[in-house]
Amino acid sequence: MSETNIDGNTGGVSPARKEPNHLRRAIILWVVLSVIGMVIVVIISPFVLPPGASDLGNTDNSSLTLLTVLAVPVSMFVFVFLLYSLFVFRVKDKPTEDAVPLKPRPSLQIGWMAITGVLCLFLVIYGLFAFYQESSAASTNTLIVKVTAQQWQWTFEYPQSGATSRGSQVIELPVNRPVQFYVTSDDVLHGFAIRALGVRADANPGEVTNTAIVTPTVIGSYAVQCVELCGLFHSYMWEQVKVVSVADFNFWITSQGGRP
Ligand SMILES: [Cu+2]
Repeated sequence: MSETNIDGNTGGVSPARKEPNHLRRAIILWVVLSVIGMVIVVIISPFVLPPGASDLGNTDNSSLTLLTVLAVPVSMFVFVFLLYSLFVFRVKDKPTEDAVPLKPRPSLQIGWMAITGVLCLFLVIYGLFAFYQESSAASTNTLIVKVTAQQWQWTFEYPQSGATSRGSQVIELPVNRPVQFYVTSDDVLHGFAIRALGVRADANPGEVTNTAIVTPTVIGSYAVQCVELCGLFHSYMWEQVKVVSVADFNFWITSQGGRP
């Protein structure tokens, strides 16, 4: 077999049989496998990701799906060209000559940098939009919940109604009303997270600046977890949040010593 570079152009003596266009073959393989991979990601992601039960939870899931879909052609590009070269250009005997040196291809370099630049720019703009959405100001109807972490339990205060829930294992939130959490800690670093609602905020001792605004949209029970290793019983530091109807929430608030 004569030396062949990635363009399928042959170098040296003329070949006995016509070399296939390797670049074209590899690109077709890459496109086909990328499309198959992207379709598989879109189909299985609803079964793999936890159900989103709020505006933020749904944004988390769609962002994860979109970024994974975008990552498929990038990773396929590496694997297809690597494996294609490994198998098609494999030489059984030890070569006696040097390979044909690669010629500089400015268009290839500029094209590659342009594609990478566009992808990065897209990620920055997408991230800024998502960040703005997650940190945008709450409405006048917002329910304030003060979250205080300590080794090893959570305290939830509802200052608008005067209710406090300390170590109760279950707290409630009304459906379809924005909730703003003010997260702090009494002792060490903790992490406040409700995955189904897309809520995650560090609990720093002496700081109350960490907030998360979310609108729960689906009635149900979800786990509140500490996601920062905070000591011996860190793994026991979890509770339940119940998203309930407004009437149920008002009833619960009253039972916790507050006024609806
Ligand atoms: Cu903790």
